[in-house]
Amino acid sequence: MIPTIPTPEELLDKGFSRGKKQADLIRSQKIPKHLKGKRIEERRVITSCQVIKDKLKSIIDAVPEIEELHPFYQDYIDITVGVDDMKQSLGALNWAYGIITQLEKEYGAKIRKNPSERATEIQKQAYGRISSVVYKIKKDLDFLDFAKQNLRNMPTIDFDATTIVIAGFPNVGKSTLLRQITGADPQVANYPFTTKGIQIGHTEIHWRSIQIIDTPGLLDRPVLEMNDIEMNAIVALEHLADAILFIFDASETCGFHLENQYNLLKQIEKIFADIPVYYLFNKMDLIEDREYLNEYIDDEDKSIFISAIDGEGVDEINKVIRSIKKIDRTPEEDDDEYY
Ligand SMILES: Nc1nc2c(ncn2[C@@H]2O[C@H](COP(=O)(O)OP(=O)(O)OP(=O)(O)O)[C@@H](O)[C@H]2O)c(=O)[nH]1
Ligand SMILES: [Mg+2]
Repeated sequence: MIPTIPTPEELLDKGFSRGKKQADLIRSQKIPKHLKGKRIEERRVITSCQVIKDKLKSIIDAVPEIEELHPFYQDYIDITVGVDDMKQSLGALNWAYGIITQLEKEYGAKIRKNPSERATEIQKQAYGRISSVVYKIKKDLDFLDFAKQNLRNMPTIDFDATTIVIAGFPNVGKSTLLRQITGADPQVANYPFTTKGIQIGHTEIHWRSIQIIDTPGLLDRPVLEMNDIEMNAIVALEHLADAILFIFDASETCGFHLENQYNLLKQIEKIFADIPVYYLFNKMDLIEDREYLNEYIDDEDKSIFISAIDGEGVDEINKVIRSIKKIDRTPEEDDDEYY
């Protein structure tokens, strides 16, 4: 999505060395003496400007218009690097492009108008101004490089597939379940917040593509207090989920009480009222008497008792997945926005 971003030094170096090469070609040509100096320096300045402009343009063109991306990607970029900063940096590159275009014209003309003896001096002025413009966008180039690194793992979403989002407290077994149902290979560990981004697994049920998304753990606190890692889970729920598999750690070995997990569930059900939720009570292999779970079971029909680690209950989950329908999220007023 973002190409390799040069430093100001690299950008100038590329422009100036190409300028020198082109100037040297003219140096070897037969040109009247009073014109030669001008021609050499004019070519040097114009080539340098063009090489720098081409590179800037290729960066600007390669980054997609953020407003045209699917809302999920817009939010993802915003959480990961910040949409405003991204726009500002691209704006700065555009600005530099414009100024260098002006300098190219201004100094090209100046070299042509003046005697050849002054050409080198004018070329030096031009290079000084080009350098200062390129150094002015240093922080923007730095930012775009940072954005490139951070967006490298941006998930590839299949917007046509039916999408199921696994959510729950940290350490309850979400990633373990993703492994069980899809064969994806997310990191699993016995500490909270192992998963920091969005993990995707794919499966097919009755020839239908199903996309299963594993999210970072959420705590039972207001959305406004959530950190960027947790927000990844919220935007996946908001934009992608056709159904939610809410995982409880029935054993509480995750380190969190069922009561807190239940509070989170209620919060999610309230925020995402249109999305069907299924309740998966995990780590049942550790439970001897499930009596005490009763107060957390709101709907017996939508509750499944599983052990993600040994695959217990996966058949029942697959049965549920088979019944899930895709939610149409196309906005009504401007349906063609996504096409
Ligand atoms: N006994 C038992 N342990 C499980 C089960 N499912 C997961 N675990 C263990 O619980 C711990 C957390 O599992 P993860 O799959 O990483 O949990 P997570 O919900 O993805 O955790 P975060 O990404 O940190 O939010 C690991 O040590 C797993 O081996 C299960 O069914 N039974
Ligand atoms: Mg995980």
